[in-house]
Parts: sequence; structure tokens; C-alpha cells
Amino acid sequence: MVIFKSNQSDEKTAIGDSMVTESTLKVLGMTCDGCSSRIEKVLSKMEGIQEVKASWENDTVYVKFEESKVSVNVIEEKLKGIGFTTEGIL
Ligand SMILES: [Cu+2]
Repeated sequence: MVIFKSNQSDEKTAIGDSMVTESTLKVLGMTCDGCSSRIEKVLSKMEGIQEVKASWENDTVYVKFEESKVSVNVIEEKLKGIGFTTEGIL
């Protein structure tokens, strides 16, 4: 399932030539610290991801990434691939 949302809520900052975007995604399926740690570990290994903060209590995953290397869609596909449900950008 792909939910389209406008990027207007994204915070964009130019660092050098690459655009860095910060987004908070709604992610369902995390039930403990192990889940959020796993998400942080998996996503932080993806190219272009600079920062990840997952909160199982809030059902959110904050990501800071380079737009030229990765996108919210790719991040969501990765999350789905490891068993979580994504519900778009908050
Ligand atoms: Cu868990």
C-alpha cells in the first residue's frame, strides 16, 4: 500500500550540493525497544540515510536522508520488507 502525501511538511536543507530531507514516518508493528533498534540498524545501513530515530511508543520513525540517494518510498519499502506497516509521512 502506498499512501501519497505532499512533501510540503518535509524540512529541506541544502548541505553542499545535496538536498537533505527530514521526515517522520508513521510505522506500525513495533512493540518493544528491540523493534525500534532493529529499524534503526537496518535503515542506518542504507545509502543516503544520515540519521534514524525510531520510537515504538509513538509508532514513528524519523529519518534524515539525501534526496539524491534515497527516497521515502524506498525507505518504506525497506520497512515493509522487514515486516512493518507504513502509513506515510506525518
Ligand atoms: Cu519488538
